[in-house]
Amino acid sequence: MPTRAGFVALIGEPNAGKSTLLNRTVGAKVSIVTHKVQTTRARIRGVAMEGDSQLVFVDTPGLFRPRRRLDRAMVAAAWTGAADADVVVLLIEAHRGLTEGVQAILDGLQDRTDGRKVALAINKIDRVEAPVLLKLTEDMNAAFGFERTFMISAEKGHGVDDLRAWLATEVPEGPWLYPEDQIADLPMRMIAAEMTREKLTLRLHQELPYQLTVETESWEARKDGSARIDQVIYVARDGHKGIILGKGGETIKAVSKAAREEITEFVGHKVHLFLQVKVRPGWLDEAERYSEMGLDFRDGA
Ligand SMILES: Nc1nc2c(ncn2[C@@H]2O[C@H](COP(=O)(O)OP(=O)(O)OP(=O)(O)O)[C@@H](O)[C@H]2O)c(=O)[nH]1
Ligand SMILES: [Mg+2]
Repeated sequence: MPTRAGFVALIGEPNAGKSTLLNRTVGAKVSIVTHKVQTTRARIRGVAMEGDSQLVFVDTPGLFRPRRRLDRAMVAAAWTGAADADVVVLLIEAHRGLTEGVQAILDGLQDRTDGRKVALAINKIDRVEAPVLLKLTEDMNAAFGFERTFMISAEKGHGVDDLRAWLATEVPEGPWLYPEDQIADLPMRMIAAEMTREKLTLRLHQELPYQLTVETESWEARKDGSARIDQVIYVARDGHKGIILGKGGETIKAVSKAAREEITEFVGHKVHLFLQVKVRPGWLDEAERYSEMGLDFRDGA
């Protein structure tokens, strides 16, 4: 059997479950997940083996109507992910159906996937009854020429094997792109920064998660096999710093502990994590912050 390998872009509205699906297919938490919209900010690659095929899944930021520079760069990154892929999988939420946002993505897909195969994955099927799914499948396929439709629950795992098996036959013949045991293509320092951002997003309310970014400044291996990791949390306003620190430093302590535990599990050795909050009013318009996130600054212009 010849080997196969290719890129599979996961696209959809914010919160559709793209990152959950990536983690499920790869079998490890590579991309952060929260119940809030616009969690993922850049393209994140996870690698999965399916028989003789290597599937490189590309998790993308959600597609929505952008307002800020950062939003525009995120949406551009998502469309680039779709344009560069061998196969595109559009995820939608079963209980929300064919929303305005989904319709806008379908309109965009017509122009941007020329000839490329696009599959539909109706996610979160655990939240609806069967008749709803049949109707939605009909409506979606009337609206766009999908190659296949899959009904899945990324969280519970239903239908994910079928999707993987199909993708394995769709990616082109060719040598594998990554070593067989590699699961992610993202620098460790970035994965670690994302883990901290996830913990912040889970604990902070309203707009604050959208007004901060996390960067790993240094990563120092120690003789005893542990690592010292220093990260900076950039916020735009003075007031935000206080909220992140919390009363008596409570919030930052909790974030630091949760992030440290997750990073430790991922790297498999002891980690000392040091977080610092810096106020930087203009960070949302700084080129360097975008490159640290893996985004193209010009895309946001
Ligand atoms: N009930 C249910 N919830 C799910 C399922 N898949 C994902 N979720 C939840 O949906 C929420 C969003 O999941 P994410 O994977 O972060 O969604 P996303 O599409 O990556 O979102 P963005 O990065 O913001 O674009 C999380 O709370 C998940 O736990 C599913 O199959 N069933
Ligand atoms: Mg995501």
